[in-house]
Amino acid sequence: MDLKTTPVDRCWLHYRPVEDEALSRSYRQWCSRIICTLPVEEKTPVLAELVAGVKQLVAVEPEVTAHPDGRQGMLLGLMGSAPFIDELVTPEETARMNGEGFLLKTVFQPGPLLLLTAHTEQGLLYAVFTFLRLIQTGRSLDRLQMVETPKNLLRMINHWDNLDGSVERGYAGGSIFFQNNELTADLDRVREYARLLASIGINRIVINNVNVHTEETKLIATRLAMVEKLASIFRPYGIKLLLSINYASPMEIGGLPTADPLDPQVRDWWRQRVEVIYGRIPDFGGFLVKADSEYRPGPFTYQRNHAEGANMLAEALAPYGGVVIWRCFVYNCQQDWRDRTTDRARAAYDHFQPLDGAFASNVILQIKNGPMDFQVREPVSPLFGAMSATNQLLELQITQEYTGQQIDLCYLAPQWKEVLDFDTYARGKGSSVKRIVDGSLFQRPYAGIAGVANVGDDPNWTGHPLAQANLFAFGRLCWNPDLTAEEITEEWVKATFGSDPEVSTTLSRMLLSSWRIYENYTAPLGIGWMVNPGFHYGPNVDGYEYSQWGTYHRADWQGIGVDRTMASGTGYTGQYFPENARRYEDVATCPDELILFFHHLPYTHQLKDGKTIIQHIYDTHFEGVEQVKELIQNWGRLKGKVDEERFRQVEERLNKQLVAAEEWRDVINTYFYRKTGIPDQHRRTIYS
Ligand code: GCW
Repeated sequence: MDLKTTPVDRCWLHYRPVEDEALSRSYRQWCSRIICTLPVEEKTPVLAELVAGVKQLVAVEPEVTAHPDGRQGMLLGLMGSAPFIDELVTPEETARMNGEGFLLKTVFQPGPLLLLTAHTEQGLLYAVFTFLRLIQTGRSLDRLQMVETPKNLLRMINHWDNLDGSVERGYAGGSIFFQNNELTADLDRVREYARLLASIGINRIVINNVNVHTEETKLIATRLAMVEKLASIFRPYGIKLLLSINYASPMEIGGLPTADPLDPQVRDWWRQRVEVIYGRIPDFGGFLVKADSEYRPGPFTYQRNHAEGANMLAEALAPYGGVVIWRCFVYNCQQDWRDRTTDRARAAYDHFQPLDGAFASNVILQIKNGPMDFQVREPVSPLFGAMSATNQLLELQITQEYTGQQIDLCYLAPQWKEVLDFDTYARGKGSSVKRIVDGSLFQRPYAGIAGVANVGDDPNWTGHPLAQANLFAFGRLCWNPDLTAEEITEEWVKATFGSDPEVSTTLSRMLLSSWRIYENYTAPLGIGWMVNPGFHYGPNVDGYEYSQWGTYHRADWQGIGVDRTMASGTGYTGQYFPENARRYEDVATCPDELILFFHHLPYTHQLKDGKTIIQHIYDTHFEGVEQVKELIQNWGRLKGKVDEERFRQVEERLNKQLVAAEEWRDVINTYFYRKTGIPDQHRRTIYS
């Protein structure tokens, strides 16, 4: 598709004119004058963003001046840039703002002014985007008093983009960065992307796939110019670039006979590479590493452990303030399904927990939210909180690999909230995942959240227009994990679709219910998988059952589920702190939505609502399909209230979702009816 002829969707930065006349008038009064202390030659987009946003939202061309004169207006500038700014800020406010934070407040002395200030330009940019969002969501500006600082230091997007332009697990077209082993022609689009990300507070981006193939291996060497160019686009938006690296680089592009992390030549080689990179990109963020995982090279080849492997890179990066982000997605992917003792869920903890304290201070372990792989429902990884002397970063998957591939509507904010709020009990009650990954629980120097990108070069970025909400919610939760899913959803809907209350209520309800709906018609009760191998869309109950990947449901004619208890199973429950270990170990206290993840149970086992497992499977699968029909009806009511193009795109996807949901329902129900011979109590159609 030629992007030059297809306008790119501006997502939540649409800045639709404020419809409410009274509100618009009041906004105009504040926005017609901007007193700005930023030097004009400054490259920062701060002022330009503010002016452009205000112009579109309230149809006013603000007059920009350098000094206040008592008239109403906005005051925009860094702390310390002018006495008339500093005077308006209390010492307490100054202290509460960190380098990325900002202050937004309304003052009436010496005149009516709306102050936007921060310690850094990056903070000021966040102030501007937040201010514009307040207008988009119809908030009054007359009594603002907001000090905001991001809760997480690293707020990071991981792209799984390859240089040939393909995107691993991408469902929205090709890469927005690369095409035919070069940068894409449309770098304006990359700038648009940087704006979108900055507006939700993202400050790090990994531009290439963690599976680093031949061409991508060269990004740290002969292809560094591409990285340099992209870094220059992201830089004004406060976003630092990182690269996924190939652990075998010293051999593949360095001509060395080994990549052993303890080999002096290898260490030197990396040191030199890093020096070259920082010579060209002084604010380079560091490396992301997938090592010894799914056939990727790593320190195991040399009988070295992951700490030795990571620390070697950390040492090279440390002088420049760079970090190594080391993924914990390490497991045996050549398992034998006959073997019931090996449990993939145990792998990350078993590999990494014993290394607590052994990692350099600029190494951060990146841990997927669950112990398996981004399923619709998984318990939280027991590794969170289990390494008090190690930096930990949470990895979420924004791209919907196992959650409908941006064909099905599946809004993940409610799932992510459950992960972030999950209490690990690492330091007693209140040791939530969000307090581990923001570094506060163990006072770690580095921490944060990473999300696998869901964007591509489709004009609407995400394939499914409503999947934009997942990217937005990800950024907002990185900024502040205490926001509720409802608050974030409302912001996104209003910023994207305007303030019509019917649109807002209907769409919020659709989004907030969609994850459960998806769960209803797919794999039941936490067991996961049951998808078509390889591409992972659509039902295939035994697709992975006799494979090497360690992803089994163990269904026979009597029961289903994996026994992961300490008493009789793989012992996985023992990786949790005692409160959770006990809860999961006992069928009576294990939450139903995860019951088959932890226990192998007969189909006649009664769940907490009194239903048997088999009846639950039938009911949820029939219900899931009916719920998709309701989604279609609800969306239909918004015809004429949202723009035609988007309306049609969503409608089309919802219709495809219905076909998929019906397929899931019938395949799952038939599979279990055939296994058990137990009929549905309500005698609905199950194909035998
Ligand atoms: O979920 C699996 C995906 C792979 C991915 C891997 C990972 C990038 O199916 O495509 O590889 O996880 O996270 O490394």
